[in-house]
Amino acid sequence: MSLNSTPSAERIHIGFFGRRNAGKSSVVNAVAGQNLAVVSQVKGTTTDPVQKAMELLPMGPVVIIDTPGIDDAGTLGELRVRKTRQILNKTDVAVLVVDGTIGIGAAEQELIRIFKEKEIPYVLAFNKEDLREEKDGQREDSEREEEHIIRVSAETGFQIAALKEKIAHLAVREENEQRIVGDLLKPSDFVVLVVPIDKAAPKGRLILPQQQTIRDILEAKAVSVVVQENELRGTLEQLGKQPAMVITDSQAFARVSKDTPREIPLTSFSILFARYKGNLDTAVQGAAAIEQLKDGDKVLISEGCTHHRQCDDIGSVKIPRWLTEYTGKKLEIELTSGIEFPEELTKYKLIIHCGGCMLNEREMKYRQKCAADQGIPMTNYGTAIAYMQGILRRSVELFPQALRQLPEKY
Ligand SMILES: Nc1nc2c(ncn2[C@@H]2O[C@H](COP(=O)(O)OP(=O)(O)OP(=O)(O)O)[C@@H](O)[C@H]2O)c(=O)[nH]1
Ligand SMILES: [Mg+2]
Repeated sequence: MSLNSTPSAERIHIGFFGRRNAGKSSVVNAVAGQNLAVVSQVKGTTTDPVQKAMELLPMGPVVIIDTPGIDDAGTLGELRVRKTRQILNKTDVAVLVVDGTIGIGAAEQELIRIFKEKEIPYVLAFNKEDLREEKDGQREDSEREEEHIIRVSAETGFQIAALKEKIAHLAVREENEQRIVGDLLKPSDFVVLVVPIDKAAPKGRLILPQQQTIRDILEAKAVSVVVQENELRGTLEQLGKQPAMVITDSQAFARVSKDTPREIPLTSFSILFARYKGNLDTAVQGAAAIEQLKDGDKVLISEGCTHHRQCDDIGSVKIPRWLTEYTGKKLEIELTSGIEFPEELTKYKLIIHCGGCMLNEREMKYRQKCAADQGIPMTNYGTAIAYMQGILRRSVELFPQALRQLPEKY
């Protein structure tokens, strides 16, 4: 990802679904105006989802996702169908590509059912209109143009612009009114950010939540002072004025808490982001469930990315170790990463998820809903770490509603 581009998680995700050979990849290429996906007359050409971030007018920053056909039979087919279902969990707008010369069948009906169930806005693109016109000009009554339907041809480009307009129309979503931190600040306030530069930190840049927080502080016309943890104490002494708050990387919590005088509010990037994404209260409640863990309990640790060394290390090594130390129990810990997230969660007593900076809002909401529906407490890395280090109360003091989720004795 380049420094200038919109983070993938904040882009509108447009998924193209349908039967094999309907022309999904062809429509994707026509909409994108470039050859993203392989097209051929062989059924089942697309075997894995193909995903690309791009600027696409009139939408703006989007992620386009081509998927394998869903009418597959057999084991390989099942695997493809599963991948397609996973894509559905992060799709903001769905385009169902129908072979217009064939029409709607069971596969399409099943997809429409899923779109409705998942409340994904969708449009049906009846493709191969060029062939239909050749065959007959008559339209059957049941296939009249409806709100959800548009006739296109990937081959000739017919109505592709109109399809894009329709997608853009469906993609309009409520602006997230929630700020990361700006609503807690006044102009000229100082905020001290603690960003450790250890071997897990990416080379030459800050990670996304740090960049976004700094941006939000700028928008509030406040001042960010960014330091590593060793510089915190000295900086606070020299600042000449009390900062409005200290925001730290979760991993440096313990040290930062010691070095930050009690009267200065202290919180972490992960807590701010849990609030930003609307799930701080649940995360605090979930963290408190650590207290209830018993020998033999299963805990699911799940992260949204597969390539982020910083996350890897926290999820696979540090949190399991801290959990064992804190609870003194023999726990069974399972780790999933990337797009993998088990649908069946009832065997777990607790789910600890990463901050989800690589997952879009829809995907995160889907996972939270899975957990909530099955009654499984779910928290995130930063909140769990703060809890186990005994400073969660202090970290959420700025947020009274979240504070109330903590047990009295904690
Ligand atoms: N005449 C005509 N042919 C099309 C059109 N769109 C796609 N095709 C042809 O239909 C065949 C299948 O197209 P693909 O885009 O590979 O279809 P797909 O849905 O991605 O297929 P799978 O990846 O196998 O599921 C190819 O031979 C395309 O050239 C169209 O609008 N008109
Ligand atoms: Mg394809």
